[in-house]
Amino acid sequence: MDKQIIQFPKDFIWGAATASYQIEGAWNEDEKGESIWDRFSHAPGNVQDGDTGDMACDHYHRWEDDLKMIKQLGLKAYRFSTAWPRVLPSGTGTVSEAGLDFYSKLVDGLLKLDIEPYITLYHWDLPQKLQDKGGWPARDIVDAFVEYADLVSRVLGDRVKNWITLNEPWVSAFVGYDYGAHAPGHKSRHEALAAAHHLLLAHGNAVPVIRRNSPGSNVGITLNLTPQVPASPSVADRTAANWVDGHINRWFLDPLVGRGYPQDMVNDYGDEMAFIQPGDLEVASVPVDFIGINYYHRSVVRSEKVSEEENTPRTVFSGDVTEMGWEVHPESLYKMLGRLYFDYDFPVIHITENGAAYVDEVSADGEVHDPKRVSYYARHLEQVHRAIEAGIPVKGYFAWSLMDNFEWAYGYSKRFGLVYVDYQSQQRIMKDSAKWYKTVIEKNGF
Ligand code: IFM
Repeated sequence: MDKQIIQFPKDFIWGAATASYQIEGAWNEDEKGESIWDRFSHAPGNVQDGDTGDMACDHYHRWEDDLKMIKQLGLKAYRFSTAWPRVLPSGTGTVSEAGLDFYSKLVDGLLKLDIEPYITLYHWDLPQKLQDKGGWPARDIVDAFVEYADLVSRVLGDRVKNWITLNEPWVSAFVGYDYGAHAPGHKSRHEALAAAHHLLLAHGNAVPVIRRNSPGSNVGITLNLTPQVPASPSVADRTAANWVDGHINRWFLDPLVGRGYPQDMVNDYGDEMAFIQPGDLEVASVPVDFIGINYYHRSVVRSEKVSEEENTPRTVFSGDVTEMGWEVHPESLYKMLGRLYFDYDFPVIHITENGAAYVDEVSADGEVHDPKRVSYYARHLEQVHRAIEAGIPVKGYFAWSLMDNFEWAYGYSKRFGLVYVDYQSQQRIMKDSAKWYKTVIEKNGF
């Protein structure tokens, strides 16, 4: 007889997540406007192998079959994002009824199958028209985001009761505007800091609007949080680890809970930060119903800089790493969950993403055997359970990702899915990890 060692609370939310640009395709259909990711991926040299999200998983056309797959997996909740330029092709103003209708049907389809929709309003596909006006570094973006959040929550708010304003604002701001590896591909720390501020302000302004349009809903934000560990006990490495923690984690966590921007980082960045206006930080710290954490790995930090140009300490990954080169370190998830509750006092925590990329192949038996991914999930879920036992209010877990998809600058070279996607035929195959996850959901443990 199987020995069940891990049992989750009765109402635990089991889900999986995706994002619009990564799965939808149909990049220019039915009035959809161009996004910064359309523009960025169409320019040679930005994405591995010249891949684009033009077709991706063709979810825009195959959503009904994908819903059946979600049901077959036994998911209780599904996290997806709405594409801003699909519903507001120019970012503001004229609405695309076709775009809204797509999401409305998706939501109805989920509810019919008894699956709770979790909507992320912004998962990086900014309308290009808004980037042309300055993008996130320009303050006008805040009103534009509120207009978009108002529209989507007015149309879907009667049926959708869980909202995430932004996915990983650190990535939007710094990877997009400072490191240049994501759309729009800029390299300016000042722009990144302004972008980060306007993202937080947009979030803060949108929360009450969503609550008004969707009474009784839960509204939160998702951050990518990465524990930073010094590579040695030296003062230099410890200082560097603290810097990266400030850069990635505290720069968003602190203002969200009303502590303002961390002073050590303000001093270090040395930016005049004139984009902060009186009252902004109060708005950004509007209480949320939950915090979403996307957790993949920890980072071990060395004091030397990546390069003179990239003014960031070097992080190194070693030991057991995934195809992304990221270290598998489940205990760090436990540590971060504790910090979110005991230090930052968030009332509810959802793990809105966790998962791993590995090389997957369809075997001769027609199946995809991915034991490393099963092990990754099991080891992280053990830590989630440990956190719950310690009294930390973790209420939901969303595997990243429902299916293989467009992994941003890596194109289709990295597979994170529970479900394998053959991009030529668009055939979906449940990997062993999907079958395993299904039994975890059925048993509410493993
Ligand atoms: O694919 C991404 C996702 O869009 C945001 N979080 C991290 C994932 C893996 O890199």
